Amino acid sequence: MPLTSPGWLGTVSKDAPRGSWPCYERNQGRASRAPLGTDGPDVSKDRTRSQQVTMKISVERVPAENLTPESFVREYVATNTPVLLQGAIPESWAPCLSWTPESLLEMAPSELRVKVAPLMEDGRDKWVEDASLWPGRHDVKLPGVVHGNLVLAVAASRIEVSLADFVASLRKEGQWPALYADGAANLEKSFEFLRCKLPGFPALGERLLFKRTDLWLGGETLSTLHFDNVENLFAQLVGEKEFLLCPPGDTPLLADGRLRKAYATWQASEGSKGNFERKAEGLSDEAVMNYAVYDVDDPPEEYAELAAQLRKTVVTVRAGEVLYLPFGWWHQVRGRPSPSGLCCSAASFFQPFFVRLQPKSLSLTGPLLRGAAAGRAEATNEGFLMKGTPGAVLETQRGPVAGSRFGRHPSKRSKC
Ligand SMILES: O=C(O)CCC(=O)C(=O)O
Repeated sequence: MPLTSPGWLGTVSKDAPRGSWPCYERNQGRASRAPLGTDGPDVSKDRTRSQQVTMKISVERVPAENLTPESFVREYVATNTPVLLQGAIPESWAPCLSWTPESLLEMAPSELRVKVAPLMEDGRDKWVEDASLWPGRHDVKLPGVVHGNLVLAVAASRIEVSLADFVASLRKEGQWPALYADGAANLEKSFEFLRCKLPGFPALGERLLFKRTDLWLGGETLSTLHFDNVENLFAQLVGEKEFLLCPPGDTPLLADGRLRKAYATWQASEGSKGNFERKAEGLSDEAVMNYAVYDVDDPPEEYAELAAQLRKTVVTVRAGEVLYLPFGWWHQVRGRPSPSGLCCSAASFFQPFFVRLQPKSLSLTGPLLRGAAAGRAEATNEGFLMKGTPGAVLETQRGPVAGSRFGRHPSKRSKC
């Protein structure tokens, strides 16, 4: 099923040299598509699919005080069902709900530099495009890649800027494109200074195996549709996030082999917000299978029929709410900042429920791979080290979370 004309293929203007495009330029030409609900596919021949099309997926809003960590696992995790939880943010995280771009600066060590991702003007971080737009080696055969003519373009590799410049970009000031502190263990790296402000995790996750919490700091952002292999308690702290969700069962409608990743390079330029450039070295040997092969908001003709069958549901997570995003659910996430310009979320990741973790590997502290350097292997096994977590899982925690609006983690309160 070749993809020939997605709407954004022409990101390079007629006059632009091959391999580079002006920051923020996107093709206005749109591939035609079947409008949802009118000229959609004839699904009557396919009963299963037809039932799926009519099946309504809705996400409940539930007060956390009505649940215990056990009932949360039983009702939502074990059934792979997303839910919006109210009053589930740990009490010790409450001050984060008042963060602004300015308060980030006040809390940080002076002259701090941070690694952040430059985004396109519409806030997008990744999209699928024609591989021929990229100079470099196209004869590389990567396992699982079906459409060698396509790449998953990443707006740009992360760049290092001063925190002051990052804050200026949140305020839409300065010479910067939109910048996003987009997870990737950033509380252990650039944003370490905020780690003590977010101790522990939402208490309803107590029965799960905690991995880490990631921070998402940005303005108007748009994280492309993908899925992850974690259980996610996604806490919205400032502004709101709109999630477009599709269940894991929609994967055949979205994934079409692995996609080769291509990282654009962001290049500063005088008097403008810079350029994104396609360089040969940006074509990576990574091929991922957790990104959709087309833009669900604007599917090209070849995928219109599949797109019309998606069981899409849109959920807005407001400041103070926590979305439980189960393992394998597809999500596209649009950030809407508060009037301060900041949109901030903290995603607590847990080991997937539907994976058999062997107790022995949970206690291993050394490398799992023969010959691997200890430091590297420990990092590789990061998820399995989880000091103290197995105890938290085995310990019986009775009684509802009720009475404690923000859960119970007195021992994990912020010390800063
Ligand atoms: O908030 C976002 O932009 C993306 C969040 C996300 O993809 C995640 O937490 O897995």
